[in-house]
Amino acid sequence: MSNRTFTMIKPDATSKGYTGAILDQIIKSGFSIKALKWTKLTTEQAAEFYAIHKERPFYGELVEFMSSAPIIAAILEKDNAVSDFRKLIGATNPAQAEEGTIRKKFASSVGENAVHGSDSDENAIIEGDFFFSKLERF
Ligand code: 3AN
Repeated sequence: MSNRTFTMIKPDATSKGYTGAILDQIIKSGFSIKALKWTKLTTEQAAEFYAIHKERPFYGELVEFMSSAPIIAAILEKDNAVSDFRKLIGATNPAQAEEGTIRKKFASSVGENAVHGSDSDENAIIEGDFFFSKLERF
């Protein structure tokens, strides 16, 4: 079982000034940061990152939103990182997210839902590799 996952703090959350509070909750929940970057995706990069959702009706909206403002990208380490992080962030739709989860506290809608968390060990590796070289991981 992998002990790493990948996250992004999305444009809605960085724009509203939630970056520090979200990183604090992630660290206090036992995740350690292995790589961290403040960056802004081009529409082409966002389209490539979310290519898996190409056929879904919200793809265009998602690509536009994810390239609309800066994001934080990070690789996180913890036992059972992927599943524990999905629990920490809560359901995709913040209205259905459990009390205390990051999406319940900081997200406003299913589209603008504050954070991304990898859904499998395999995708955590692919997504981490999308943003970080070997020299950027500690
Ligand atoms: P999750 O991020 O919880 O794994 P996915 O993989 O179903 O959720 O969706 C990927 C991203 O697509 C979500 N984080 C969200 O930003 C966006 N998204 C999902 N469903 C919708 C929707 N119905 N309308 C707009 N955007 C959506």
